[in-house]
Amino acid sequence: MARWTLYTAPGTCALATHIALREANADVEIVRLDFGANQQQSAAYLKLNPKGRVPALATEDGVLTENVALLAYIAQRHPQAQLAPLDDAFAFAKMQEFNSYLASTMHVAHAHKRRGARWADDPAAHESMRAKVPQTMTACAAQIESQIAGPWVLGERYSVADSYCFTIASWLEGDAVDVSPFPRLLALRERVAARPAVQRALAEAA
Ligand SMILES: N[C@@H](CCC(=O)N[C@@H](CS)C(=O)NCC(=O)O)C(=O)O
Repeated sequence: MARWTLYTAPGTCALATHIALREANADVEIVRLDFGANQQQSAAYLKLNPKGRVPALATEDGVLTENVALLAYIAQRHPQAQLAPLDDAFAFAKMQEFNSYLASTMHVAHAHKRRGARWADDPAAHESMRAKVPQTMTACAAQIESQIAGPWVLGERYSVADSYCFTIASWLEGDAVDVSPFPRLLALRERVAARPAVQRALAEAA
C-alpha cells in the first residue's frame, strides 16, 4: 500500500478520520491546512478537493472525501485493526446509520453557529440560526445517548463510529449544551480520549 496523505485542519471534523488512520496504523502523512489563511480555498487545494473542505485523503486510487466514506474505507483497507464489523452486513449498516446521522444532522446543526452564510444572506437569519444551536445540538446529543450500546457505540467492540462520535461530541460544550443528562456519551468521550491512537492524533492535529 502506497503512503497516503490526510489533509486536515485543527479543531475540525477531520479529527475523526485522523484518529481512524492512527488506530489502523496506516502509513500516512498529515498535512494541516490553515483555515485562518483560507488555505482550503487555495487553487492548489481546490484542485485536490473542489469542495474546499477537510478531511480529504489522497490514496493510490485517488482522492476520497467525506468522513462517512473515509471511515468505512480505512476500516476495510485495514481489516487487522478491527475498526468495523466487516463480516456482518447488518452491524456494518448500523454503524453507517450512526455515522450518517453525525454527518448529515449533528454536524450540520453545529455548522449553523458559524456557517449560517451557507444557507442565508440576511444577518438576522444568521443570528436566528445561531440562537437555535444549543437546542438542536441538545436534541442530537439525546439521540446519540439513546443509541450508544455501550461501552462503545456499537456495544462491546470499538469502531470508527467511536472516533467520529468523540469528535462531534467534543463540540457540545462550545455549543452551550448542558452535557450532564448524557452520562453514556460523557463516559464514551473519556474512554476514547484515553486511547493512545487518539492522543497521537490530537497532538498531531493541534
Ligand atoms: N460532510 C463533510 C463535512 C466536511 C466539512 O464541512 N468540513 C469543515 C470542517 S469541520 C470544513 O472543511 N470547512 C471549511 C470551510 O467551510 O471553509 C464530512 O463529514 O467530511
